[in-house]
Amino acid sequence: MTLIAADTQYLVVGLGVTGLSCVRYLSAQGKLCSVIDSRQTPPGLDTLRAEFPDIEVTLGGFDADVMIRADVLVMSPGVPLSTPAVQAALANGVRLSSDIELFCQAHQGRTVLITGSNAKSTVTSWVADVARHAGMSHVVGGNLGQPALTLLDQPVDLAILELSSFQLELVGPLRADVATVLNVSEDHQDRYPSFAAYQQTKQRIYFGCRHAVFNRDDPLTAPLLPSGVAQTSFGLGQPDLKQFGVLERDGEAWLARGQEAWLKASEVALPGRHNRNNALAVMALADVIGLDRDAIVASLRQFKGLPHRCEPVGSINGVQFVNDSKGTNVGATLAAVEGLGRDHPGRLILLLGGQGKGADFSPLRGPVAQLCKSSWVFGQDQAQIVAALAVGDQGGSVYCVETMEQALAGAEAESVAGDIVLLSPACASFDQFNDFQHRGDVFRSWVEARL
Ligand code: UMA
Ligand code: ADP
Repeated sequence: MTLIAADTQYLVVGLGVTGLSCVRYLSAQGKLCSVIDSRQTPPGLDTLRAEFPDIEVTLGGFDADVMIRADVLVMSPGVPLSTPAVQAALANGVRLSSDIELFCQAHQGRTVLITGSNAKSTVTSWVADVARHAGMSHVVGGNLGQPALTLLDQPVDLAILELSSFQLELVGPLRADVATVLNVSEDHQDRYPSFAAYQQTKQRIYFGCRHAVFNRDDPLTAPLLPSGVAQTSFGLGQPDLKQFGVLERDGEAWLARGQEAWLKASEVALPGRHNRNNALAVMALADVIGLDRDAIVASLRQFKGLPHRCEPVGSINGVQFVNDSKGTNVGATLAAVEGLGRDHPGRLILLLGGQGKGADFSPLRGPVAQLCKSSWVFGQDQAQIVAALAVGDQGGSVYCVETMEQALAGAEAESVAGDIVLLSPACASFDQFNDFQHRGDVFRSWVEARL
C-alpha cells in the first residue's frame, strides 16, 4: 500500500481519452493535477479548458523540468516509458502510475484482467456476455472502448478489462481476481527493444493476482508467479482435472472442464478453430470468477463476436466472404487462416497487405501454401509479403494488386462455390484507409453491393 500525501502533485502525461479521464478522476478526488502533452493541440484540449480552466497545461513537448517537479506521473498508454523526459523524472525519484493502477486501487467489486497479442477484445466482450447471461452487474472497457476510470461511475460487481501491453508497462501489483495472458506473438516491435521485453510486459498482468488463467498451448503465457497463486489452464488438448480443454466423445469434440463435457465444439456460435481456443479461455475465466455453467454454455451457443474479427459478411454464388480486418499482425492472420482453413483446405482465398510494421511474414508461408488456393497482396509492404509467400513452387498463386478492391475483384473472378474469400491483412491499414474499421467497412460494402 502506497501512502499518498494530500499535497501530492500529479502530472497527467498525454491528453487523449485516457489523459482526460485521469484529470476528471483526480480532480473529483480533490487531488492536485496538471497536464503535459508533446503536441501543440492534443485532442482533449478544448474539453479540458472548458471543464478545468484552472489546470496548468504544458504543450508542444515533454519538458523534463516540468516532469521532475511532479510527485507522480500518470502516464497515457501512447507515451512510451523510454521517453527521455520520463526517464529523467524516474531518475529523480518521481513515481509512475497509470489509469489502470488507479482503477484497480479504487474498484470495489471483482476484476477480470485480459491481455494477449490477439483475441483480447473478443474474449473480453465474450466474458461480459456471460456476465449478462448470468445476470451479474458488470462493466467492460480498458483498451477496448471506455477508458478504465470512466467505469468507476457505475458501482458494479464485476469489471472486465482488456489491457494492452502499453497499459501494462507502468503498473505495480494490480491484484486482479483473475488475470490472463491469452497468447503471445510478435506485435508492437517498434515500441519494445526486444520480443522478450514485450512478452515480459504482458506478464505484469499477473502481478498480485488471486488466480491466473493461461494458455497451455502457448508457453509464453504461463505465469511466472510465486507458488501458492491458484492457476487454471486452457488449451486444445485433453484437460487435466479442473482444467479446460477438448474431449473426444463418440467421435465428436466437446469443450470440457476436466472430464465434464460442457458442450459440443460444433455448438459454439463463432466460426473457426481459433474461436474454440477463445471459447475455452472464456469458460476458464468465467468459471474462476464464479459465473455459473448454464450462463457460460448459453453464451457460447449464442455470442456472435465483434465486427471485423472473422466476421461473415455475405455469400455470392456460394462463395463466402469473411471480414477479418482486425487481423493486423502475422499471429492474427495465422490464427484466421488455420482457424477457417483446416476445415476447408484449399478453399481459402486470402486478401492481405498494408503497413507491415517491420514484421517477419515468413511464418505465414507454410500455412498459406498448405491451406490457401491463392493470395492477393496489396498495399505499402506488398513486396515483403510477396517475398515471404512466393518461395518455391508449392502452394497456391500469389497475385500483386494495388488496392483491396482489385484484390476482391480478382478473388471473386477466381472463386467457385464452396470457397471462402478471407480478408485478414496481417498489416495495419493506415497506408490506404483511416483505420481497420474503415478497411473492414469498405470490404463489407463491396460485398453487400453485389448481394
Ligand atoms: N501522443 C502524443 N503525445 C502525447 C500523448 C499521446 O503524440 O503527449 C500520441 C500517442 O503516441 C498515440 C496517440 O497520441 O499515437 C494516442 O495516445 P494516448 O495515450 O493519448 O491514447 P488514448 O487516446 O488515451 O487511447 C488509449 C489507447 N491508445 C493507445 O494505446 C495508443 C486506446 O487503445 C484505448 O482504447 C484508450 O486509451 C482507452 O483505454 C487504442 C489502441 O490502438 C484502441 N491500442 C493499441 C492496440 O490495441 O494495439 C495498444
Ligand atoms: P485484440 O483485441 O487482441 O486485437 P481481437 O479480438 O480484436 O483481438 O481479434 C484480433 C484478431 O485476432 C482477429 O482478427 C483474429 O484474426 C485474431 N484471433 C482471434 N482469435 C485468436 C487466437 N486465439 N489466437 C490468435 N489470433 C486470434
